[in-house]
Amino acid sequence: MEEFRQPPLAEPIGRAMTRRQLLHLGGLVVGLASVPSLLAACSAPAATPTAAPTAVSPKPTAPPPPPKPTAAPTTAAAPKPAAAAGSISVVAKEEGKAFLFDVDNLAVPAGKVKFSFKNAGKQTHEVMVYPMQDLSEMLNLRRQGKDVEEMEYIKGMAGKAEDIDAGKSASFDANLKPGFYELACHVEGKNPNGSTYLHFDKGQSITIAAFGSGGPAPSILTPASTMNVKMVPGEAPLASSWLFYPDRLVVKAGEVTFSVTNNMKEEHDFVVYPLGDISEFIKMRLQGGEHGEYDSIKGNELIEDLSPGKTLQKTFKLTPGLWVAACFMSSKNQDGSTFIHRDRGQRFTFLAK
Ligand SMILES: [Cu+2]
Repeated sequence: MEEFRQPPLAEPIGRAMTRRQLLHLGGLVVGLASVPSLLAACSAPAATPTAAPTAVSPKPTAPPPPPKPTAAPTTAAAPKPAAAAGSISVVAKEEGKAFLFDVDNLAVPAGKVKFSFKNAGKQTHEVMVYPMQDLSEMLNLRRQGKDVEEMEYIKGMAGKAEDIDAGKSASFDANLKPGFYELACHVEGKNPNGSTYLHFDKGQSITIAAFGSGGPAPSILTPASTMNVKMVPGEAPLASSWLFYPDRLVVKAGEVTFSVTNNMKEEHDFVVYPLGDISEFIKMRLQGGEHGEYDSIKGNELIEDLSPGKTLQKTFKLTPGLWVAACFMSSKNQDGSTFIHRDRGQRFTFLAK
């Protein structure tokens, strides 16, 4: 396992951190580490304590300390180039009915990642970063207008910036283990008829990958005209999650051949559509719409009826932009309530370029 060097105590020890646990899912290691021993194992002593770029000079008149301009403190002592610290810039925006994010980077090396967030919309937005997971219970409560505390539902929160008003910016550091993460806004709003919508359902949900040992490879950013996707169950503490594991997050615009393998016990669909507002569609699905009613998702392409153990291939024509892959089949929880597979974790976004 790679070690990511950072100064001790550089990481805030928060409520979320202590709940994290290391999670293995069929070869995929989604990072949720923070049992103290794991934390210790992953926070090596500061490699270059004197080179901290944010060191504050005690003398106000002194010029800023001149660290060697080319020596980034996190890489100076690192033997592997992949250990370079990553950064992701996120801009929230609104386009028609859709609420979206512009992201400058869909995959970074696992380790410390700096997130810079700017709200270029008119609404208040937020960005939360956490391992891809089952959020169906939380999402369904919030769609009913119930005020629930996200932190009680989202496992392994890696970092967040909440309540960012229009025009404002915020930044935070997150320590990402190799795996897939969701970058989402969980703010809600009201439709004219009084019903609740979630920014999450209007498009503010983006997948990013932290590559590294046991997780996605750096080639996840290599554009190609093929994509392989495995449908896999999650493992504790994300045992209720149903996940997709794609082999890339960037494809070449044009004809792309998807090969999708269902390694789960249930039948699934694989729907691909341009990222946008699907809040009305989700409401319809939760009211018990039949399978196959995907017409209201503009521009969707579909691989249907993937039974357990099966691999199906299909070629879709994709225009440049961000796309979503998801399963929108619905099933019943044990208490009889309905959930959508997408909300259970069967979702990811990818870029066609
Ligand atoms: Cu499904």
